[in-house]
Amino acid sequence: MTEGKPASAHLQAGRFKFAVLCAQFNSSITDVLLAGALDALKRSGAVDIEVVRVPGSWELPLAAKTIAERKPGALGKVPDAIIALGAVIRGDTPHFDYVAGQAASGLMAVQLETGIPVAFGVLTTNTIEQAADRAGGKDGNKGYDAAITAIEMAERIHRLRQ
Ligand code: INI
Repeated sequence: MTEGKPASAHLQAGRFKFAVLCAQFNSSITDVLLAGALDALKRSGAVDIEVVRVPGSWELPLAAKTIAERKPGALGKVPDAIIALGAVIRGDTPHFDYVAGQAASGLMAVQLETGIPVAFGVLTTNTIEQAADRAGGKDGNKGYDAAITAIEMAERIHRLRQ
């Protein structure tokens, strides 16, 4: 799915709450992912959208878990789906593998432990050019795609719980 295209007609996101978590590291990329995700949500009718920024992709799982485990009476709401956005770009050290791997496994753990779907919109690329291709460039906008997945999973999980 490309940024700018309308979301699928069947997606009716208006009845669901969403949290979009966005890592600030590599913000020239993640800001575009965030814009794509918000575009997809709004085109699909979502109105209840919380945006949370965290320093880097490493911080995404804890933020997602904290939001997913909010208790009744908390100021913030428990969302029906979370969209996690980040850009991990390979450097000359093994840092990439730690950050990318732990972000992925941490976010998977959050959705399995809490039952709240977490869409994985974290780019893991060798170069900034490859990341830019996937953040509004020739390969679309993975933030947009992650948001569409989150809407689909919010609907699907809601139905499966009944
Ligand atoms: N965070 C990212 O989101 N992308 C990266 O490419 C990255 N690199 O390469 O270092 C990165 N590091 C920061 C990390 O996410 C944490 O914020 C930091 O380690 C402090 O906990």
